[in-house]
Amino acid sequence: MTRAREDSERIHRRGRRWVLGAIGGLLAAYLVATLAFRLSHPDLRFSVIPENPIVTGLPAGFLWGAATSAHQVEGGNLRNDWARFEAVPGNIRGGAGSGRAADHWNRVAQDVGLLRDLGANAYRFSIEWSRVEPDPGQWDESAWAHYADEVAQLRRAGVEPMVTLLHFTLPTWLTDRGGLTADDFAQRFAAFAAEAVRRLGADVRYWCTVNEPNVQMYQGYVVGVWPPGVQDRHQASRAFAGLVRGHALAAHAIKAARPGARVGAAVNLIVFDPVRRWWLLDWIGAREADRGFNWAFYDSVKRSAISLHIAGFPELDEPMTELAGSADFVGVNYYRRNLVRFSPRAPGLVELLQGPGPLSDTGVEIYPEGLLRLLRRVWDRYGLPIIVTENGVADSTGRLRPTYLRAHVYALARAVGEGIPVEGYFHWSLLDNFEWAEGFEPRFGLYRVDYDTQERVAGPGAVEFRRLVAIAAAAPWTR
Ligand code: IFM
Repeated sequence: MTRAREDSERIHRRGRRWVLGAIGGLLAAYLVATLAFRLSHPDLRFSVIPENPIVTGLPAGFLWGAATSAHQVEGGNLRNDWARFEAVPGNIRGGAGSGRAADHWNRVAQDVGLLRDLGANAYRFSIEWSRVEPDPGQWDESAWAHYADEVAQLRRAGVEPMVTLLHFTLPTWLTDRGGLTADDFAQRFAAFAAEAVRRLGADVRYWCTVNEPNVQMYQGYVVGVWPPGVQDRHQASRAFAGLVRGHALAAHAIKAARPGARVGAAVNLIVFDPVRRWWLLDWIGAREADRGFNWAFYDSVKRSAISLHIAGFPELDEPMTELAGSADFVGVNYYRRNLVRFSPRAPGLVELLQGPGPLSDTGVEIYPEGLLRLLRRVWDRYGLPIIVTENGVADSTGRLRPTYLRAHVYALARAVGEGIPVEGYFHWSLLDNFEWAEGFEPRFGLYRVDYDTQERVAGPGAVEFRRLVAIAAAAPWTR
């Protein structure tokens, strides 16, 4: 063998060793990364859901409630962006706008009676901004009187009100100035909050500034299926910043007037799991979805800076001192898990699928374990008390709801048993109602509403709710 040939073979061998080493290294890194993901996101399955799910001591004064929002139940809301949106053919499934909805505006006394029948001691509802401020700076006395009366009725019934200030709908005068992206959105919102606390603050302790800012931004500005119906990531970032700023200024206005008030925002949290648990790209997709959707709002509160770091969106990192101390609790709205699959052809490179559990009428997987997983993460991340401000299922027959309720209350009680301070549970919803772009078909109510007669009928979920409250009340540790 010539010297030249020997040299060339040696180089070849070294090259092969190097390539094999590199492949081995990559494989090892892949396995370590995937294993790390798996260990840090353990899957969870309850083996049994006990008949008595209150397995451990809920704190005294635990809030057992149901939730609604003004536009979804009141009826007759004509001066907000949703009323306009509903008037455009094709925007609402089935074509019918909110109209009379569940006529809650005219049936407050009856609906407070339903809360009493449930044994609830709390009710989360929203004030329709366009009713109390139909024109900029003009307060409608009769609308304020209506809400003051509602609060008084709740108090008389022994039901703690939790008032939401922004549950998606904006007055049209504000929409015409740019809505969430208007330069003065936050100041206007804070003025509304200040007026609300001035008028209702003596009887309202719990305030929820904004509902599901992450959903409002996503639906309105990313997929564009809600008002203002745009698909523009720059505007989405601006809208997010408006919501965070609005929350901070509103929280300050409330606390300045009522230092004892408890203020928070309700965020919609989703469990994102990979479809393939040994496929690193699915894990990365799930992590990105989780980071982008779940945490941006409260991370901003925690960091005292409006922060948005989602791939493909303009980044935000804007210090705001008013965010410090702007939340006394984290409001968690929990409905679902999504499985994430990396897919080079999908927009955003990921597809969202449903998991193996039973599905609701709207095709959402019922996954109660997800509530426990998320409560752990919220507590770990923010160290603030938590209130489950919404949790419910689209179930027109009402057959899924009792087990759904029991399983989610069990998840919550387990979290409490682990030392996580969960202070309340609000079921979505008290009544069937207008489910935004999905129209009236999805039914979330503990009480079924006949939209022709407006009759309310207790479903099996209402019976189970009452049973759970009674079990909790009988447990010595909750007294
Ligand atoms: O109806 C909605 C509510 O307005 C916000 N959270 C989710 C609910 C059910 O989809």
